[in-house]
Amino acid sequence: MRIVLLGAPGSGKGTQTDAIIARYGVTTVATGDLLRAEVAAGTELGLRAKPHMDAGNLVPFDIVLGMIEHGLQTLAKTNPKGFMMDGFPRDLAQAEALDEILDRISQPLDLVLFFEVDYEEIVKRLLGRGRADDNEATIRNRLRVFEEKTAPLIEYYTRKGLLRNIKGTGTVEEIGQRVQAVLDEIA
Ligand code: B4P
Repeated sequence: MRIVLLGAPGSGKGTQTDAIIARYGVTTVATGDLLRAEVAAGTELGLRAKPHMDAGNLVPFDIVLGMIEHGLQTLAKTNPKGFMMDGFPRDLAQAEALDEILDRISQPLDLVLFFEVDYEEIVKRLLGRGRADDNEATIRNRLRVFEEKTAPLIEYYTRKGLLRNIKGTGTVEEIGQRVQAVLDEIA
């Protein structure tokens, strides 16, 4: 199974990943987590990424691409059950780069799950979480960046026949059941 979780920041992508991993045995590639690990370790990459993350902007393409390219190539060899991308791609350039990498290793995507949640609900959720980049100004900017850069991917993956909508409101369990209903079709 090779899938992408698409949705605004706070739409619940990361929250659903543990259940998906437990049920389908896929490995997750979460660019936000990878970047936060680089920041915490104080690497050069982390130092470059941090100001962009603190402001709620996308980090530069070369940083993210280097991280996921290596990860995906290793994964394709080590986990036959497949992978799930969380937080990548986030703009058209990243989507095209992902297609190119997956073509090269002959591992095309099966599905893209789009989590639909309205923005006021998202602001409430993220203010409640309280991560370093979860203050109101940064959250609003992340939503603006989503609207401008990431939302065009809904159309991109619809045209490829890969997009499936998941209603992202309700309890974590209810959303998990909706995700499972879609993924069981391809498992
Ligand atoms: P991410 O780590 O991807 O941050 P996120 O979008 O906020 O996380 P996510 O959406 O997974 O959180 P979730 O909804 O599960 O990115 C952080 C930053 O890294 C970006 O701003 C950017 O700077 C950089 N970055 C990452 N990837 C990049 C890329 N590809 N290119 C460039 N830059 C990149 O959870 C949110 C909250 O909602 C939680 O508190 C959770 O408990 C709550 N929640 C979830 N489901 C709920 C439900 N059903 N009901 C109520 N609350 C719920």
